[in-house]
Order: sequence, then structure tokens, then C-alpha cells
Amino acid sequence: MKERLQELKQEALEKIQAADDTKALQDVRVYYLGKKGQITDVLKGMGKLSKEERPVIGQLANEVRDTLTEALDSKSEQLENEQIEKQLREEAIDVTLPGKPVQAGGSHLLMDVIRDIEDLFTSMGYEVAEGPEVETDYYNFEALNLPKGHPARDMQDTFYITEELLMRTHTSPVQARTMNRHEGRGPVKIICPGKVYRRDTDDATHSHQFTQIEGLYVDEKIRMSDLKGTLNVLAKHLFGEDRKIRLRPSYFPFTEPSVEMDISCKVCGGEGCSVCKGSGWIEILGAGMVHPNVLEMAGFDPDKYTGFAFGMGPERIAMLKYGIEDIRHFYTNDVRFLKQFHRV
Ligand code: 2U9
Repeated sequence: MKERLQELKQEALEKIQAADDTKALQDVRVYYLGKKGQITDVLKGMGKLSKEERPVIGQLANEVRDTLTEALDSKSEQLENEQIEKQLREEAIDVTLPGKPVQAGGSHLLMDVIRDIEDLFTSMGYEVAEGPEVETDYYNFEALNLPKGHPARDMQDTFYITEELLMRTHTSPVQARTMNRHEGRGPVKIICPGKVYRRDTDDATHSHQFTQIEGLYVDEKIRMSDLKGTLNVLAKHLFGEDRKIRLRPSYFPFTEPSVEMDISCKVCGGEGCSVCKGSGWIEILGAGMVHPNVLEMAGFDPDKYTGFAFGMGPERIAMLKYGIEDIRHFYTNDVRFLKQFHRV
């Protein structure tokens, strides 16, 4: 028995040394030290031994078990360390390698123009107001002095959803809603940017969806000269200090009097060229004094309050500023177009 135990010890130590992964090592552990393992097997024969031999063999068996356990544990630790080292080697990152370039996006030119105009007006105390793109007939038309059957409704071919719901044709309903919320008390000083919709056939200058920015300033004693001063600041901010402005009479149902504003042509300096079609002037926006009917419908007393309003198309502003000849460039997301306007 003694020899058998020595033999098993020798054999097991060799197998432990040879084991090259934790699974193989576990198999060795079970084979020799397990409940049904080789050592237990030998000990089963202890009953046949003499009284003197039994403790000797028992002690030897314990020694063998201890030796093997120690050898298994130390091999196990060695295998684990090797595994960690291997993993560290394989997953090592060379921090000195150059990085892959990241393609950074940028804001859309239209958003840049809109933000620029918003920033100018917020610096003058205006707040930015937004509203729904799906509007009621009331806020899109009625509240803006465009009752059903009004001929000016034909000027805006409209996407109707139901008889009463439509895609807004301008951002003016946002102003009407905001005035309503003020419950007849001024000032209302807002700028309203957003998407609008018209039943137009898309071409170089028309789009069924485009953007607008409208502004509204209602308070006591607001006059046409306030409008003119404000528009002058806007025109110079957008197109340069050397631009002149002129106001021409016009018509909008929601303003009276109504005007259109031109800026002097930058290309010819007013002499007349192909950009300004020989006139020396370029139209950039519409404006006027808020119609008393509109004030009244929004709950403001037209004898106490007056106001001005204006509206412009950011696409048109951007096209004039950057010489863009086709409005569809704004919507077709050709990166060769968009990248030209990325600010770094
Ligand atoms: C309320 C009262 C008055 C907004 C105005 C214009 C003139 C205007 C268009 C020009 C071309 C925008 O880019 S465009 O489509 N707009 O000319 N808009 S006055 O007047 C309002 C709006 C709301 C309550």
C-alpha cells in the first residue's frame, strides 16, 4: 500500500506538471483526490491492515493528499496568472498609434441663419415662441383677419387635413396664440421661427415646405417708426452696414398699413444689374402695423395697443447672402453643398 501511495503521488505530480489548462488540472484533482478518486480507493483497503500499519499508512495518505493539494493549488495559480498575462498581451492598446479621424457633423445652413436672426432679436428683448405645425383653420386664417371666403386665402394654397385642421401656411398663428395667452396685456415681443407648408410644385424658387421667421411687437405707443428702425437694424445685421433699406406699400390682411422692405443691391450698389433685375433693390421681407381686427380678436384693445409685425423667409435670406440659386439645395442633403457652410 505504501508503494501504491508513493506511486500515485509520483504519477499525480507528473500529471499536475503536465496539465496545461484549468480544465485538465481539475480532471487530475478529481481523479486522484475526489470522493471516488485513486487515494480514496487505496484507503478503502485499510481495513485489511494490521493495527500498527494503519496509522502509518493513514499518515502517509494524508501527506500525499496534502502534497497533491498544494501542488494542484500552486499549479492552478500559475495557470491563472499565465491566462491573465496572455489576455493582457492580446488586449494591449498602443496609445501612441494615431486615432481614426472622426467625421464631425455641423448645423444646417438654414439653422445657422435662423439662429443668427433669433440671436439678434433676443438681444433686443424678444422671446422665441413656437407653436404647432398642424393648425386649426381659426388660428391660421380667421384670427389673422382672413375669414372664410376671403380672397387672400387663395394666395396660400393650403394642405388641409380636415375642414378645420391644416398644415400651417405661415408662422403667424404662433403670434395669434401667444397674444391670446397674454390676455390683453402688453408687451408681446416675440420672434417665431418654424416650418410652414404650401401646396406648391417644387422648383428652383418654390418648395411645398419651407421656413419662416416672423416677429411681433405689441405694446402701447408702438409706431411705424419703431418698425422701420428695427428692420433697418435687421437688414444691416444680415447684409452689411453699407446696405440701405426702402419700404414700399404693400398688402397683407393681418397688417395695415403693410409694407415690403428692399435692400440696396450689393452687387451693383444700386446701379441696376442682373441680380436686382435692373432695379438696384432686392426685396427681402414683408411687414406692417398689426391690423386692429387682429388685435381685437386676440383680446387686445386696439385703442390702447398698437404693434408691428414682419415676416421673412430664411431660405431667401441665405440664397441672397451666399448666391444659392436653387431652394432645393436646402432640403436634399447633398453633403457637398452642406459642407461649404460648416463653421469650424
Ligand atoms: C399676427 C399679426 C401680424 C406677420 C407678417 C409678413 C408681413 C410677411 C411673409 C413674406 C414672405 C413671410 O417669407 S414669407 O413667406 N410674411 O410678409 N408677415 S407681416 O404679420 C402678423 C403675424 C401675426 C398676429
